[in-house]
Amino acid sequence: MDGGVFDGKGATYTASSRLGDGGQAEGQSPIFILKNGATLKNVNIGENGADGIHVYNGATVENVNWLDVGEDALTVKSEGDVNILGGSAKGASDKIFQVNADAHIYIRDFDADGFTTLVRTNGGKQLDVDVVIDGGSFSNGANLFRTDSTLANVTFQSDINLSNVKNWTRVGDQQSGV
Ligand code: DGU
Ligand code: CA
Ligand code: CA
Ligand code: CA
Repeated sequence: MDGGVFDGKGATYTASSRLGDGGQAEGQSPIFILKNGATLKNVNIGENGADGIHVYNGATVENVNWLDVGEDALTVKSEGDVNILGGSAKGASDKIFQVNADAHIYIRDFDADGFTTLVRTNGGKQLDVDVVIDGGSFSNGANLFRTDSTLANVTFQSDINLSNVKNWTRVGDQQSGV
């Protein structure tokens, strides 16, 4: 989608094997591509999740539920503002939100169960990334935010429910435990 709003009305979209197998191999394709402030809402991403959603120049995802995250759930591919409003993710072997460009990311009332890292800026890269995590419930994970960038930061606000989550943040190898 290039701009505009798509309301899936609760439909489930599942990758065909042509996009990838939803395992941890890199180079899989996304199910949705959102560009230039597009809004995707009320959609379930089924199993196979492949490489989920790719975002270019900002987007909003509202009430998007990843039933079994593939290689990752959503990747920020170019600079922009990304809003994640409600929704949920289960079954991430590694990362949920992968940030490969400078970005402002706002995550409100998201529920994640089973992940290594909720938000990861690209490993070893200096990226100017601001993340706000506003409410939500997170369980069975290692890090809510992990970065190797000195230009990246996260703000936690409102009531965040944690259950069996190890760290609020991991910056380089520095872990800030719950
Ligand atoms: O460093 O860039 O995991 O977008 C290697 C790669 C890797 C990305 C990322 C992603 O960080 O492929 O899925
Ligand atoms: Ca990856
Ligand atoms: Ca999975
Ligand atoms: Ca990926």
